[in-house]
Amino acid sequence: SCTKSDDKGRPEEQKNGIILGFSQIGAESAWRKCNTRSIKAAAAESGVQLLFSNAEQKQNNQIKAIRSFIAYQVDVIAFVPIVADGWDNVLREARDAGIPVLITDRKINTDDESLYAGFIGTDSEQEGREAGKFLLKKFENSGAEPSNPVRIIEISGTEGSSPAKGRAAGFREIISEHPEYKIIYSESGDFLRSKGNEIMRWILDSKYKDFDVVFSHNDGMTLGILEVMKERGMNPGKDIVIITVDAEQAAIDALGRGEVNCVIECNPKFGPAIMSLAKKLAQGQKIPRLMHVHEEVFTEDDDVSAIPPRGY
Ligand code: GZL
Repeated sequence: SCTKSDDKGRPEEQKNGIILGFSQIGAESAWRKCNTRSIKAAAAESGVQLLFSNAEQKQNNQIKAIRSFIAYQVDVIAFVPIVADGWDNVLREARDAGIPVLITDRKINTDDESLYAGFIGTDSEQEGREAGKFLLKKFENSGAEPSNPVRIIEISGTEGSSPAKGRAAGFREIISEHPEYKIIYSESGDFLRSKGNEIMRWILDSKYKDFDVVFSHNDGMTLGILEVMKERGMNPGKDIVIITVDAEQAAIDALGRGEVNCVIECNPKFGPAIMSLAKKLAQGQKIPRLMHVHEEVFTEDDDVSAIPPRGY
């Protein structure tokens, strides 16, 4: 026999806990996998029934997942927008269905503030600024001139994603006042280790092969970059300054080995915060429009042994 149902036509036993529909972008990096673990563990611990969808890096799959959450009449929808544009229509459908939306980790571009209740995640522009600030300090007495600049390679994240745009913008905000720093080549590695490796392999055989710094938008790509540099007998962290973002354990270990010089934390562990915000939204409460999670910067001057295990 079918169970009694509540006013939304859902089985009785689901009446108390809220139902959260979550669209995750995929499993492209150790950071992403940790973010997913944090969300699933927090849902279990807080009695939130989680409908979890993995979009396998495709925005269309996210849009389909959000539509299925609307059809299921979840209490709240949360998602990581893989890219910043193209969300207005589906978020309008969620709003018109009376389902509040929480945006997490990455940001969207929209003119319509009514399309989501709030954002919680990382401050990509600040991460980029931290990379620039480290670089200025590292080379302050190097004697670099505009005619003999510090030559920078940038390996950026997923095209059109807010972390790639934010890290690039924050980095340029800091170095643009210093013409003795020059980005000689920039290409997107899509946050993938394999693409970071492939791009660096190409660069080392190209006219850009002489450079002083690599600014890589995530540790996954950095690991691919280190691999090919070491294959070529190079000394990353010594001959070439390496700056990377995420602070996964493998990057902290590389910092300890002197193979990278600066690791900027991007914190994936905000599952608990997502759950408490979802509960507030389900009760019709307001939440802050913008919440940035706490992030550190680790450099070659730190005592790496004092850095607690990263868990990703
Ligand atoms: C940043 C996050 C990025 C990470 C990458 O907030 O969206 O996506 O830096 C991940 O490792 O793939």
